[in-house]
Order: sequence, then C-alpha cells, then structure tokens
Amino acid sequence: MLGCTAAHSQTGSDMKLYYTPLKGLIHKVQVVAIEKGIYDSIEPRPCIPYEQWGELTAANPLSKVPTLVLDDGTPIYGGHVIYEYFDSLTPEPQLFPKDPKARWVELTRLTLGDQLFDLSSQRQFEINRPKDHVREDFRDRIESAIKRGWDRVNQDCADYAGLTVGQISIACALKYHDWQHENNILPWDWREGRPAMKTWFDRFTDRPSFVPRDDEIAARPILPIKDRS
Ligand SMILES: N[C@@H](CCC(=O)N[C@@H](CS)C(=O)NCC(=O)O)C(=O)O
Repeated sequence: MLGCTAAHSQTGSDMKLYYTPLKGLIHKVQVVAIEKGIYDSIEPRPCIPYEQWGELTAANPLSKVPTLVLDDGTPIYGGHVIYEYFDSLTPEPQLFPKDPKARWVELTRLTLGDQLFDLSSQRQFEINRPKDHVREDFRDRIESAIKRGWDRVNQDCADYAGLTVGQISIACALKYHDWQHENNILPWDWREGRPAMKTWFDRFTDRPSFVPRDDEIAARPILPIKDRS
C-alpha cells in the first residue's frame, strides 16, 4: 500500500499504480490520491517507463506513467483520466467541478499544469542530446512556452480558489520545475518577477499531501526490467 497501513480503503478495492518515484518530489497522482483519502488502497508499482518493462506495457501500450490497473484488471491511463477516476471514488473533496463553466476552466488549468510538466521533461531530453545535435530552435520554443505558461499563472492565480485539480496540476508542475532547478536542469527560478504566483503557490502547497514521501521511496525498490523487446 502506498500509505503502508490499511489493507483496504473505503473504496474496498486494491489498485496498482505504475509511477516513477523521484526523491524530494511527490507526483500529482499521489497528491490527488491522498486528498481523496484513497492513498492506502493503492499498491505502488514503481518503474522506469523508458525501459520496456513487461507489466507496464501490458497495461499501457504507450509505456507511460502514471498508469493505473483496477482490481479487475482494467487499465486506466493518462493522468487526467486517473485523477477523474479517483475523484469519482469518494465525494469529498470534489476536485473536478460539476458546474459546466467551472469544469471547462478547471480542465484548462489541469492541461496548463500537465503540459508545463511535459514541456520541461521534453526540454530535458533535448538538452541531453549530444551538443551538436541539440535543436536550438526547438529548445527555444519549449523554453518560451514554459515562461509564457508561468506568466499566465502569475496573471490568473488571484482567481484560483478552493482545492481543485487544476491547481494541483499547476502546483505539481512548479514543484517539478523547482526539482529540475535544484538539480541544475532548468536554469530559471519561476518565482523571479512573479510575486503573485509565489504567494498563491506557498499558500496552496502548504498541505500534508505535498510533502515528499522519501521514506516510502527508499523502502520500495523499482520493479525489475524483465522485457526489453
Ligand atoms: N501528462 C501526461 C504525462 C505522461 C508522460 O509522458 N509520462 C512520462 C513520465 S516523465 C513517461 O511515462 N514517459 C515515458 C515515455 O515517454 O516513454 C500524463 O499525465 O499522462
């Protein structure tokens, strides 16, 4: 169990979650599970998706994390789909608004956070190519998009309210950007010149669900690579 205590949660089921643990960081799929009170009903399957590992690819042909497998074997993948599935399991807190207008706004925030995360990981791949092979125009385009995304959050965050999936998504992207910054991957601190965003972020992430679970990572080996075919 991710929480290592309860055998079954109030959902009465066990699910397997494929994810890649990163020391000093908690993923949004975990934050959502903790906030929904179902963290303890999830069996962690830590793995490296870039390796063709049989169990993950059997569930998700795209070999992406996060991937969830329900106790009846049904695979659910794509971060958004997993978060919305978790949201359906318990009534409170409701992370996806029911009101149609509020829902579209929130889904757009969810996408902004998701893609800020994806862009920074895409950038990492690009800058890790041999020096002569780095596509500078492509890298510059990614970097401009990340900075425009940060600016948009700084501009809009005064309107953010409550505990919602879009805010979790954006906050987790920024946590990942901090992690990349601390590990000398991303050269910029998004806080510079964005005071409103810093105020929102500090307030929003001051919750137990955002605390990294490094003790759990240390206690849980990455699944072995069985199948590279
Ligand atoms: N925003 C997507 C991200 C999925 C994704 O690209 N995950 C990366 C983790 S950094 C992955 O599994 N990459 C493995 C690969 O592309 O082979 C989601 O939430 O589902």
